[in-house]
Amino acid sequence: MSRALRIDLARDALIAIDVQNDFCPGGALAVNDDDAVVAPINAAMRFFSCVVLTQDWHPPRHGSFASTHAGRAAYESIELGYGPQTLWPDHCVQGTHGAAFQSALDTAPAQLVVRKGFRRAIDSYSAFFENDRETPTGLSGYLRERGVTRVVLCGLATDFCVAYSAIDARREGFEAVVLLDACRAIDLGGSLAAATRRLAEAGVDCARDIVLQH
Ligand code: VGL
Ligand code: ZN
Repeated sequence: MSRALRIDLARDALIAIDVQNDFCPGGALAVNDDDAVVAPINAAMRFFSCVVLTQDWHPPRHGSFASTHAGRAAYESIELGYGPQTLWPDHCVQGTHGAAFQSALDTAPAQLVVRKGFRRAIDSYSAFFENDRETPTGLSGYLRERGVTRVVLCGLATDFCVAYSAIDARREGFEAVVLLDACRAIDLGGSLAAATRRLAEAGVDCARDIVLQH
């Protein structure tokens, strides 16, 4: 049964996470049919007056790239100054085709693009805080100043950037809903199951087949 989510234009924001070429088929960190999120996200944008896009935006030789660390391979975990960090293939390097939005994503309705992960020494999964959990991106302040009290999240990847963003949204005092039909996961070593648990614990509302309504 589909569930209806009634959108309140005065208080809801849509946040579409990292719909970039490197996470889509043919990209450096592509996972299963990632570009399938584009049509539902384009459709969802029409329901919101506040639309934010995020872009993973790393400098070359970023600390989250396996290639930056001699003798390390992608998908291993290492300790960085702020805790454990998964190593990734080089991806979303600033200004490259891989970092650009997937070409079918309708970027026109967005009022803000948040770029994250631009500090070489700190990765940033969340749209709100970098992986040290204390460096803010500025998104909370933007949303508060626009009167937003609930965020609806979609994009890539469910178990990393979407989950971290949703949990931080709760930590910042926003209500949070994840549109699972408009997300896809990397699912590395049980990361999707772990993220699903943490989302529930954080009080994030997740639903697979939400129908948006005004
Ligand atoms: C992401 C891994 C590395 C994401 C970004 O957008 O979920 N995952 N960088
Ligand atoms: Zn990244």
